[in-house]
Amino acid sequence: MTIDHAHDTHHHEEGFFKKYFWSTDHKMIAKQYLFTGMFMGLMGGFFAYALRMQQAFPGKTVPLYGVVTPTLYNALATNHGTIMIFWFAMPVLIAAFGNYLIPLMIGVDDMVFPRINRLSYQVFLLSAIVLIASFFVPGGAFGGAWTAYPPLSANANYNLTPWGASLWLVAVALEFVAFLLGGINFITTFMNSRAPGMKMFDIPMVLWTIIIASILFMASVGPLIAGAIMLLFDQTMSIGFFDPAKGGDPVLWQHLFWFFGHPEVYVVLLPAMGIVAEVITVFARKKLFGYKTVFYTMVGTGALSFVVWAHHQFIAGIDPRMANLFTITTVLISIPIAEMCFVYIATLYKASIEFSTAMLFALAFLAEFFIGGVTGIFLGASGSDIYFHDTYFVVAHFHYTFVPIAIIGVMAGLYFWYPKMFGRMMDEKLGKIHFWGTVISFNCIFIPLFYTGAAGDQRRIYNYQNFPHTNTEFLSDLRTFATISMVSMLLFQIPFLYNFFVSMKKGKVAGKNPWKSNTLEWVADSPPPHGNFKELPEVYRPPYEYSVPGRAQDYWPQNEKA
Ligand SMILES: [Cu+2]
Repeated sequence: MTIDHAHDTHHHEEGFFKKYFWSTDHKMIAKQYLFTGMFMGLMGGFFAYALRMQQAFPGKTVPLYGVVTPTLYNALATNHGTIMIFWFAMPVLIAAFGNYLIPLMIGVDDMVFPRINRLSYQVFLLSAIVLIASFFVPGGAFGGAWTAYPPLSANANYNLTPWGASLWLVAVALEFVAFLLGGINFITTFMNSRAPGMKMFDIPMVLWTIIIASILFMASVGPLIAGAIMLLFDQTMSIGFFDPAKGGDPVLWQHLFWFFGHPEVYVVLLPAMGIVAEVITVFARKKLFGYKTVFYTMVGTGALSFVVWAHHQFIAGIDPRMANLFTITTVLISIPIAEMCFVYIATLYKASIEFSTAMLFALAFLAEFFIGGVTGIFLGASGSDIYFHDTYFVVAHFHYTFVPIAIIGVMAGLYFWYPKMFGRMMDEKLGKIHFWGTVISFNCIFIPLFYTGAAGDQRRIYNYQNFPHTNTEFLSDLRTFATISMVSMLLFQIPFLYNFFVSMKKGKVAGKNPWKSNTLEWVADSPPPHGNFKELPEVYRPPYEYSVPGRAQDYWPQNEKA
C-alpha cells in the first residue's frame, strides 16, 4: 500500500521556525523533548556539582559558583531533584523515546493527535522556563526539598522563598499538564493504529513499557495536582489545608505527594527497562526470554505500585499496623522487578553477545539497578527504615535506582537509536570511554555515601563540620572522594556531548538497519522522512524457527549464531 497521496500536503518546504519550533512531526517533537531534557539534565548535574563541593569543602569558593550560601544550597538541592526527575528523566525517557518510537515501531506515519503533541511540548517548554525563572525572583528559588513538605513549603514563618515556592509549584503543575496531553496521545495512537498484521503481543516491549508508564502517570498524578493547588492556596492565601494551627494536616500532603511519588518511580523505571530489553535482544541476537511474562509482570508491578507509597512515611507518625502493611507490599514489589531482571539475564544465556556501547550501558543498567533494589529492602522494612530514614543511605539508594534509569538506561537508548534519529553512527571508541568513565565514577560517588549515611550523615545538611559525630576525618575524606568522583562523572560527559553533536555531521552513514534489528523502525530510512515509511510496512508471521512472530520479514532470520 502506498501512502504518498496522503502525504502530498507534507512535501512543501517548511520554514526554519515551522520546522524546528512549530512542528507536528512526532520525530521533531521527540528531538525537542530530547534536547530540552538534555539541557535541563546538564543544569541539574551542574547543581549537584555545587552541592557536593559545598559538602567536601564547606564555606570555600566553588569554581564557577562562588560561595554557596545556605539559602542557595537548599535551592540547588531542591531543584537538582526536581529537575532530574521531572525535567530530565520523564521528558527523555517517556516523551522523547515515546514520541520517537511509538509511530515508527508500530509502522504508522505519525501520532493520532499531532497538534496535541505539539501543544504538549510547548507546555513542557513553558514549565521549564517558569522553573528557571524561579531562580530570579525576590528571595530566589524554592529550597524546601523536592518533596515540598509543609510547613517548610507553605507556612509563611518557614517558607523563606514564597515567590520561588509558588513558581516552583506552577512549573511542576504545568509539566504535569504537558505529560497528561502526551499520555492521551500515546495511548490513543498505540490502541488505534498499528501496521496490518501486528497483534498486541507483537508490539516491541519498549512500547508496552512506555504505555504502561503513561497509564501509571495519568492514574497517579490527579491527587498530586489537587494537592499542589491546595498547597498554592496555603502559600498565597494562608488557607491552612496542611497547617495544624488551622485544623489542617501536614501528613495529608505527604500522602498526596507519595501516592504519586512512588508510582512515578515505575513511570521512569519501566521505559528504561523497555529500552534495555530492546538493546539486549538485538545485541544478544535472541528473542526476549518470556515476553508475555515480562508483560504480565509489568502490569502487576504497575498495580502494586499504587499500594506502597506510605513506606516514605514510616516515621511520619502513621499507625504502626499500617506501616506493617506497607512493608509487606514494598517487599512484594521487589519480586516482579527481580523477575524482569532474571528474564533479561536468561535472554543472555548462551547468546553470542556483541559488546557495543549501547549493550554495555544496557548490561550496566542491570548490575547497578540490582544494587539499588537490594539496598531498597533496608528502607522498605519499617524497622530498619527508622534508623536509615533521611540519611545519606537513602540518597545513595535512590541514586542507585535513578542513575541507572535516567542516565545509564537513557544512554543505552541514545547510543542504540542514534543512527535512526540522525542517520549517522556515533563513534564507538568515544562511546566506550564515556561508558567506563561514567559507570566507574558513578560507583565511586555513591558507594562511600552508603557508608557515610549509615555512620550518621543526615541528608540536606549544609555543613557536616557543625556536628561532632559527622565531623570526623574519615567521613569527611569519604565526602571529598564522592565529590571528586562526581566532578569526574560530569567531565566524562564531555566525550559524550562531543560524540553526540559531531557525529551528526561527521559520523559514518548508518543506512537503514546498522544493528540488524528486526523491529519496524529499522525498515524506514535513517533518519525517517516526514511520514516515516515510503510504504506502510506489513507484518508477517514467518515460520522460521527462531523468529519472533510479527517482526518485519526482510530482517529474518537474524539468529544464525544462536
Ligand atoms: Cu517509594
